[in-house]
Amino acid sequence: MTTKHASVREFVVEQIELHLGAHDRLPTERELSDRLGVSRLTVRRAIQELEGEGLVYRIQGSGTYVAEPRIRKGTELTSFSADMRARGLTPGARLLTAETVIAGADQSWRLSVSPGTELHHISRLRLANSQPMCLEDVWLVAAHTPELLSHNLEGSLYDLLTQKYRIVVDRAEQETRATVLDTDEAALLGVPPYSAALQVERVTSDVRGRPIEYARSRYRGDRYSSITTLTRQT
Ligand code: 16G
Repeated sequence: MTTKHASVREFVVEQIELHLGAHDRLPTERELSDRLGVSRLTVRRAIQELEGEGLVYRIQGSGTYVAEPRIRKGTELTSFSADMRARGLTPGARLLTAETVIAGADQSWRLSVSPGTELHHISRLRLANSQPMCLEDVWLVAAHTPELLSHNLEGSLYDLLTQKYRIVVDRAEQETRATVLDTDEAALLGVPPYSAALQVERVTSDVRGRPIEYARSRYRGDRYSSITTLTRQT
């Protein structure tokens, strides 16, 4: 990376952090090159890089705009509601399905119950400031959470588990992979069909070590990233 390239990048990132909001327009390539005394090619390369990192997006013939900040998910065991609140956003949920089902082979294996065990299946569109963020399917062992489906399921599930069932989530095994949204999922999330998404599958256990939920969340690929802290073994 050349110093000129770095200076453009630094300037634009500073503008985004200090002066611009989501969807505000960046100065044009010409304005940036005049102001910073670098070639337009250097400006273009720096902007392309920021676009690749998801900080900005371009609209052909219109300009470059500040992207919505990504929600970075780390390694703490948190709920969707807590994640959103930590970012100053109001969490929400639209209930799509609430039903009691019989565990199939995969779900029973994940939840360490016998096939045929009753599970509650809750499917929700999760919202942040009323905007769709993720599609979430959760299966819980019905015997641990009797009458769960009669409660309001459009608030925090983890709060409900603690308040009504004294279940405190403690640890989770989680697997993240890239996926593509089908047309129905994309429509619910308000993105074009077959958009990329981040799929996180989680089996969460409570403080007693019982697997409580198997959850599958599909996050909009343009709004999420996953961060992991790695430490060297000594
Ligand atoms: C998160 C969890 C999900 C949990 C939900 C509860 C991931 C990948 N998934 O979305 O397993 O059911 O939070 O959130 O983090 P709530 O308490 O806001 O309903």
